[in-house]
Amino acid sequence: MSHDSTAVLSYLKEPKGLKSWLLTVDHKRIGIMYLTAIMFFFFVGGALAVVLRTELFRPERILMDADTYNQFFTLHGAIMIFLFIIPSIPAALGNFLLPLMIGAKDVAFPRLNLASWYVYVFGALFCLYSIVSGGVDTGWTFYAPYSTTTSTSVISMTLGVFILGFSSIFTGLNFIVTIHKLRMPGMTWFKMPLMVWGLYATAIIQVLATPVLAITLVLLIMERVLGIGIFDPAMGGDPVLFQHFFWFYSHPAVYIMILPGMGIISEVIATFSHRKIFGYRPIAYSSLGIAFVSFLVWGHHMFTSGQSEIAAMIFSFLTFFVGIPSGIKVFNWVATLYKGSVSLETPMIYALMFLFLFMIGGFTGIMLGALALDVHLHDTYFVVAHFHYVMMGGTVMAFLAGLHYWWPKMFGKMYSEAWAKIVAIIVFVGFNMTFFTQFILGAKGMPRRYYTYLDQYQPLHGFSSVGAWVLGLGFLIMAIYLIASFFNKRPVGANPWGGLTYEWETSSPPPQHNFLTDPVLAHGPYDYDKVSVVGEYYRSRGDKPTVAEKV
Ligand code: HEM
Ligand SMILES: [Cu+2]
Repeated sequence: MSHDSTAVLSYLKEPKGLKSWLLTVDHKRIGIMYLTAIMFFFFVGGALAVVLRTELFRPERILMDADTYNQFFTLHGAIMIFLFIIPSIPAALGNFLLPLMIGAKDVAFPRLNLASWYVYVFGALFCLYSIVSGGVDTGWTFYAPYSTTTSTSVISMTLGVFILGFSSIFTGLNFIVTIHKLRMPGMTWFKMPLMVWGLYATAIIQVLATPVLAITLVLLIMERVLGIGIFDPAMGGDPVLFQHFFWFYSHPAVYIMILPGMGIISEVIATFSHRKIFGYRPIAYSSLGIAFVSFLVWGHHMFTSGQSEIAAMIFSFLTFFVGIPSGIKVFNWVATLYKGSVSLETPMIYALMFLFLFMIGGFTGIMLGALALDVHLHDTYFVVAHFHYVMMGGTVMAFLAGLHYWWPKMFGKMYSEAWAKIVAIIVFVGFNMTFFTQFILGAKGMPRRYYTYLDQYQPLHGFSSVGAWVLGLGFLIMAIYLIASFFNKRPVGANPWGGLTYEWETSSPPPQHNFLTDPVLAHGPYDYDKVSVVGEYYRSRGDKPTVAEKV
């Protein structure tokens, strides 16, 4: 074999062997290892969801009793939040992409990066252990005093979440230092791709907020094990204190979920509009703005908890401010689309779905932030619909946009675009069937976390359950066409979509140390007005050149 051909061997092939994967410090491999793990948990969490919805198809018992239902929604929620969505974009896609996007060879602390993956797996084992040792029935929020008194496996679950927090903190720390120190020469802060801004804002929250959750869970465990009264009023504790601690982390955590997703949307919308992103700076600053405001609004989860009325009013008022930076982003994305030469490939379809669904999620969040309305809607299906629109309609759609956008980069393989588009439509239809109905259910008074309901709710619940089956089918087909793509023989080229960020400069999949020659900054991330690019994907399909290509 000549030297040349070894030089272009991809990170997937070199070095070889299982051990080289398990001990790798390559951010790309660690990203793929995270991706595998989170996809696994997405399917576990999703399967639980389909079972829950099947139970709710009719008001009477179908599959399980009330206690089992409580355990199932707790596991579904906890798995989706702590094992899937929090690590999904930063630790899986972010790990893979961040160094490539800033022209670096790796993250700042590659060993810490590997450690974070093992810590994640270790924490996940604790969570899995709680499932086999009797489950947990507190809801993913672990509210005291129920969580300090129930006989289910709260300790192993919260210990698992505690450990998972460290993995999140390690990733955040690593990203902050990487972004500060390892950008390629010439890449100033305002030449960074917006995905990097999103990851940066996320990392700040990960580092600042996660320790609060960790200490809260330790206090909970101490109360259970040592009988120290912290939250349980029977022992002289204060249950509302638990809620303050919990939401001081968990509200910012919802931005750990959405901010990197917004980063993906900026990349995808720019690439598939073939147009310079409108309002680069406002989008970048608004990520930091969202991160900042996120620390000031936790009390909106506690309007009905008996916190003081003044506090409730202030939290309600501050909550509306979250709408400003989010709105700034949405307007800038729409302005980028305007007069862009939009091509509707799968990543772009998911990005547009994100825009639509996230907007519904965001607006209903503002509704819930209105004090008077929340008293009526609190703990109803309106809330369930709202957070699924944000987390699934927002973050998961963004994740899917990113997954399809970078899939050829990560694996050097193209999935079937036809199937991917069909599935995108199935997912969109299934999603809205499942969750739009729940806004109506909630407004009519259907409470959340119940395994049964009054007959009057059956038509809407039944419709929602059918939607969940449609969704489940969509994701099954997605799994199939993604796995099938590994058998696709056609090469994809370095830059299939015609992107201008630097991960597209290196081969797909990239070589071990990312770039064969150190990249030099020749253009900004969205200079479609100055640079002409032709995506190999379009060329191979024989498409007509897009507007930008003619420049
Ligand atoms: C396949 C799509 C999904 C379906 C059909 C679904 C369905 C459900 C159902 C039926 C509940 C219980 C509602 C209740 O009785 O109160 C629930 C709760 C929940 N879901 Fe999902 N879900 C899906 C996806 C997701 C995703 C992607 C996430 C987050 C990434 C998520 C996060 C949650 C959370 C946090 C809860 C609250 C659990 C609790 O009350 O403690 N779900 N979901
Ligand atoms: Cu919140």
